[in-house]
Amino acid sequence: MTDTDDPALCDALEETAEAIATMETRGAATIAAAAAEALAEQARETDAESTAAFRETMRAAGRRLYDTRPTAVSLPNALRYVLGRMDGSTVPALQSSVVEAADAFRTRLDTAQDELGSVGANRLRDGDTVMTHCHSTDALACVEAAVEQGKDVSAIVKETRPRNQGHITARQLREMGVPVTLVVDSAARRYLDEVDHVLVGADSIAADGGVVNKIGTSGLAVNARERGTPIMVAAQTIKFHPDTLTGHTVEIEMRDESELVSDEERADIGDIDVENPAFDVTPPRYVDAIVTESGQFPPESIVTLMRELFGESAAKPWEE
Ligand code: RUB
Repeated sequence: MTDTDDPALCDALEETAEAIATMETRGAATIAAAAAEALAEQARETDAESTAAFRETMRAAGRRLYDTRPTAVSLPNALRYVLGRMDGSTVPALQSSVVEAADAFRTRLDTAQDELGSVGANRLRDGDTVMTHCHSTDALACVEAAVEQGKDVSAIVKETRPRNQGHITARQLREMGVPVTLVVDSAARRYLDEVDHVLVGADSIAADGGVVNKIGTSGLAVNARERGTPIMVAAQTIKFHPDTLTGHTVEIEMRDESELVSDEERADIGDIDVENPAFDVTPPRYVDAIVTESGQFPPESIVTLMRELFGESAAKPWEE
């Protein structure tokens, strides 16, 4: 919800914030691109008459977007990139700086995903089967690049309760011509022997190499390690969580209980508590490789790359 003292925001920004909050727009990279574009829309449609009013409106826009989903760090990283480049001594100059930064951010996202895809594809061999969890555009970029290299890849796709994002993955893999077997989440262990790689995305990567991704990723990784199946995480560097460099933990989003059980079913069951965490943390020891646009890394070495990218901490320009 918008702070009552905050300046009014344009419809496009409100619509984007609502779409992210309701998961019509979802997946970390997609959320980041939408947030950058919403800031550009807000800059274009401003009625601010002073540079101070413009800056305050853009900060309010940043706060509105920031509050929508807590776990995917690509969202604050997008805000940081765009608002950190807001510069100028007139309103038109400030507007251009935001629009240009948003364009540059979206271009970087696309390029990074293509580059990451090529790196990930090199880990996949002709004839390999991957097991997926949830729906990750970064993970799918690896499969797509492998297919473009002429490799036959097939997939076992976990449906990913409670919202069944696996269905999106299955559809997009079929569009690439990849054979797909859809399984319930609890069947994953049974099929791990038939799988050459577990391939997942990430919402956030912590400084210790821990991977925050859709709930169920950590259990899958533990099972895969026990079976000797390599676990590959595809994550652009915008998924790196700068706050974890200074000891902060990543907040795990708790989603509506009705995603698990309807009010009617619940009343029928009796007096129960329901918990619906959207994400979990896979400890680095269960991850074989984190594939980024800058190459592949063992999780333990991620901290070095993070320090190069962020220094020791990261600013929050929407709070200033
Ligand atoms: C999506 C999810 C994805 C990551 C990575 O969760 O966990 O694996 O966001 O996606 P939700 P991408 O459906 O709750 O948003 O690689 O596209 O950034």
